[in-house]
Amino acid sequence: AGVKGSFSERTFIAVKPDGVQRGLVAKIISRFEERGYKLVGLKAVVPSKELAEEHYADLKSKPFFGGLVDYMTNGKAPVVAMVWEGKDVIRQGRVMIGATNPLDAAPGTIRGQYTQVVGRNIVHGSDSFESAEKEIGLWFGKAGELIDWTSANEQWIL
Ligand code: FUP
Repeated sequence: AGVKGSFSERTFIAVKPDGVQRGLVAKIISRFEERGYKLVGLKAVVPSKELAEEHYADLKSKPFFGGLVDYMTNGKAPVVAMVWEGKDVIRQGRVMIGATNPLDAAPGTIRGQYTQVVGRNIVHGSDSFESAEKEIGLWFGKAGELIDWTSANEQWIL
């Protein structure tokens, strides 16, 4: 306690439709599992336009907004929506994912290993505590969709 990153927290991570099409779901899940983070929510969903627009509300004025919403919602593949829990997982998730523009993403990050263009960067991760709260509520709003459980690994990892 009192040390930066020492608090358990939750973040929203999603494999976007291009990541699902490319068969990268398991690899992305593995990175979070192997790091010792805990999966507390998971579902495949084709989001409504309203959901995608709310999720990306901060980008509404951007020229790519319409294309981004279409890419997320057109149903050519689902989004695999997840909530992961653990120490500093919001910030660590962003580091593991890598820079928004794959050409700036470090090798070994998810985007740095698998992607080339910003509009097809296969994965999303909340960028702050506030956005994590908002996004978890949006994608997992129904009661019972998130599961509290104790991982037997915790005694070795934490
Ligand atoms: P990130 O949080 O890393 O996903 O980045 P942003 O919230 O800034 O962007 C969200 C998504 O918008 C990106 F994943 C892809 C898309 N985008 C573009 O298509 N073009 C851009 O120039 C920036 C973002």
